[in-house]
Amino acid sequence: MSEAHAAAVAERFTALYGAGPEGVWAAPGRVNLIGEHTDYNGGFVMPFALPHTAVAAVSRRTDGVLRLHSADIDDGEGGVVEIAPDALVPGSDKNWTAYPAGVVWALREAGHTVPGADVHLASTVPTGAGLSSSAALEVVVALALNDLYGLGIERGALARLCQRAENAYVGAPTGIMDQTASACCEDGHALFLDTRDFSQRQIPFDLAAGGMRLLVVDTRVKHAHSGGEYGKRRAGCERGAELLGVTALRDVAHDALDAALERLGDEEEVRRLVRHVVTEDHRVERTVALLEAGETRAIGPVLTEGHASLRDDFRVSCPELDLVVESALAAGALGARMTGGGFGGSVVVLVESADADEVTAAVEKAFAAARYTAPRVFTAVPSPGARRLV
Ligand code: GAF
Repeated sequence: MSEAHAAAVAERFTALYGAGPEGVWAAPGRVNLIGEHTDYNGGFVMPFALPHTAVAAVSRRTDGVLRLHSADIDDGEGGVVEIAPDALVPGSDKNWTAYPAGVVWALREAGHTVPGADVHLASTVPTGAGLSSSAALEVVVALALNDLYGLGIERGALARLCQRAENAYVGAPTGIMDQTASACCEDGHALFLDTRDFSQRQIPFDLAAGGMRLLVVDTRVKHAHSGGEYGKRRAGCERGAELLGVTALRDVAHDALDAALERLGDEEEVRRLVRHVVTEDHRVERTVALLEAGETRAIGPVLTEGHASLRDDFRVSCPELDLVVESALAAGALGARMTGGGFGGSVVVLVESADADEVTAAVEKAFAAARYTAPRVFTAVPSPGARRLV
């Protein structure tokens, strides 16, 4: 995020609202290295922040009104959306404005005084790519309001308020990973997060120094979590926990998995969901142990195992995601898996730096042969979490 970009966002704010903003903030999108669909099961995740950010120029208002504008939405009018205090009703807004509006609603619901705000947003996080563009929007607005109104909310709690905005206001039943990643990640690190007690550990993650790279391949297949499939998986996991008599699937130990699956009898779908979640939590722990032992290359097969589990057991992959994984591995990648909620979005591919171009070319060639839209490929560099720029 360059200073020039922050200045441009502030300038646009001034043109829209007639006076300069009180500040400019940024919050990143994320990729998840490993730990998928574990965050609403009390389990482990391991995301890191991307250099792509949502940037917000913000000023306070005293009349309760929220005025919102996005540089990225072409609404044909380029207009500012004005939301009166009594119009903040959960489920009432089906547009992008539901994310920032939901944050104001969640802050007020939690008892914080947020009299109003003028907001201009500009984001470089690709939308619908499984890279948490919506969490970045929520977190950047929450951080700005937290700072401007002196609310004193710490980062983890701020992330949980953003999750509440997404669950209760927007209506997407997502977990806590994305907002925590955006709010809490640190430059050069992946975040090992326990989603049960919210404890965190920053794990140094410098692939370049070891001669490797993590490619992100955006399949350009758009996904959405307010649709039914994500919610169905979540409900299935909750049913599994109930049948097994545990609070959450996190409580099923990896070495007790076979016995648990047996107890589920002929509940075939639930058995698959349970197997994914329990083995995925174990894969996160294995990944952390390997990284801490300096055995970074050895995480490749763990990532690939994770993809197979998401494809075959959790069933959230799609042909385009599978093709990226298969073609990247065939071209010599160390490991690959879909990242994020699935049903489209992106894949992370661990490669030797020297092989990055060849692997990228192989994926592009496979997509062209399948007549899929050309994917977008970039190297993911662990970047800072949300912060004030100006
Ligand atoms: C989406 C959700 F927002 C996260 O909470 C998480 O469940 C993820 O899908 C799957 O791991 O990104």
